[in-house]
Amino acid sequence: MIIEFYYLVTDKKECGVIYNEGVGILSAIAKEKNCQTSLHMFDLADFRKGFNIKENINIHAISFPSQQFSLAVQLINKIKSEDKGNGLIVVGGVHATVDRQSVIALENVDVVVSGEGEEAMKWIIDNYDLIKTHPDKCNIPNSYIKGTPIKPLQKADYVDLDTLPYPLRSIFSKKLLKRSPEFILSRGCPFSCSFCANEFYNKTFGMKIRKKSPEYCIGELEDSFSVLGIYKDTMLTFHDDVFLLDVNWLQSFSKLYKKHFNNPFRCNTTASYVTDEKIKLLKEMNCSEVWVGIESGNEEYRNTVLNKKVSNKQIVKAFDTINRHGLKGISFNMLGGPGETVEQLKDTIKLNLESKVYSTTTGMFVPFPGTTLYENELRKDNIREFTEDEKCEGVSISGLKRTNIDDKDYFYWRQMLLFSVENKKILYYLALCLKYISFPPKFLVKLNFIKRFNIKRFVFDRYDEE
Ligand code: B12
Ligand code: SF4
Repeated sequence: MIIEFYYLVTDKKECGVIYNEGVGILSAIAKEKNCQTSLHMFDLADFRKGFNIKENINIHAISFPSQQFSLAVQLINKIKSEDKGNGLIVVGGVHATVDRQSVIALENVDVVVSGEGEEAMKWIIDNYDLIKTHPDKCNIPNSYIKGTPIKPLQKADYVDLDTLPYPLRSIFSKKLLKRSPEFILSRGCPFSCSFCANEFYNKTFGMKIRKKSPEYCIGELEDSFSVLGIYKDTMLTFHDDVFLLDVNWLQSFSKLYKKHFNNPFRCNTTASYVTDEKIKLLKEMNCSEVWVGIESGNEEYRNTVLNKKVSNKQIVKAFDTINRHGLKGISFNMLGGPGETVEQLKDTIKLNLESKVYSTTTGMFVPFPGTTLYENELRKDNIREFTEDEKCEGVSISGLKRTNIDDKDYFYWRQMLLFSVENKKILYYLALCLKYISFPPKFLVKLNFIKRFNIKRFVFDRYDEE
């Protein structure tokens, strides 16, 4: 059987997506079942250039985040019209989970899998003919098969991560993944922030944190080192939502990691899970960066609107602990959320400074289906439709139609946050001046070198309105 995986991203060069754990694991499962698999990572540029659908594919396995929904619809329709062999079109992944109705509604989709896909994938491979001939006799939990009644999603038996094959890293770009290897050693998050897909997952399938055992993790790391040829000093990324959840796991993992590896790495955590003991363990493992979600520096906004139950005190303490052990503490911030005021935004800069973060990364708020904030803003008809090009630019404006802060000012605030944290005072004051003075003559906007760089967005974008 031949399975073609498709993963859709905004812009392959810019978005940083090299690896996707879900696709990696499902490909490994398919390989165990003697299927032939390959992966097509698609972005907007591929669609604009044009591409062909491979022939003789049995299963077209498609995965994408919500922002890529419209590209996915085009892909699905193209497959349907060009695939003479009539392979099954199976859609899974985060969007097919948090907004499954939108995928079920697509005429050309044969199967929609919501939630974890390992068991479903095995079932689909084993019952390929039955799905095609007698869909009414098929029953896969949390999946929809065209022509059968839609059943509500239910709490699922979570898969035991140690029983899974190692993700098939060889189907991704080996060159890129070797330079920046990525891993996810656990699933689940105990928080339910109102902007995050975990809120939907916890509510729908039940909250359960699962970690791969330390032995499994070491095996997976060794496997990827040999498949990709990763160097001993290459920085690794652990994408787990909260890497520091469990001190016992960390102790055992750290013991084994130190025996086998010395690669520096970065990992994520929430501030409330940072302790002296855990950061000490990270330090001994040669960890170099710990990324912590601040989101908003205004405690009340963070706790109520964003439902991120972490206090300012915990955040300052977490960064202090990270700094004391000589690691780099990097903050995640989110601007442009519902009702955010300039004062609250200034609190974000203040808290980053007070926390003495090493650096920051700042994203604009984009409401994703299935979350409380999405539902709230949808009711208020306050969700902005981005163009495909805006999505590729990484979205520098809020995902809301109406905000208290002007769209263009957000760009300055993001720069000011970065410059102030990194102590680039001159750039900070320059950004501040440019925010209020519009001195550059309009004809300059038309010069090519200005169009090409950030200068355009930074200084001249105000002219776009005219
Ligand atoms: C790691 C990660 C990243 C990495 C890697 C991205 C990647 N594509 O893998 C990086 C840092 C690059 C990244 C970037 C972004 N991310 Co991200 N990321 C995650 C994170 C933390 C883990 C994803 C993961 O690997 N999970 C584990 C695997 C096993 O689960 P899975 O992928 O869902 O796959 C399972 C099932 O979905 C299913 N399945 C998946 N595909 C298929 C296909 C078929 C055919 C079938 C049958 C089943 C199936 O089976 C799999 C195994 O069980 C999630 C949060 C989370 N905890 O899930 C956010 C998350 C996916 N990211 C999110 C977002 C918004 C982004 C960005 C847009 C952020 C930004 N503004 O730039 C970008 C762009 C991403 C892109 N275009 O793909 C959102 C997506 C929300 C949504 N509704 O779409 C999430 C859910 C976080 C959130 N805020 O809620 N991300
Ligand atoms: S702590 Fe992070 S991963 Fe967990 S629900 Fe909140 S934003 Fe999502």
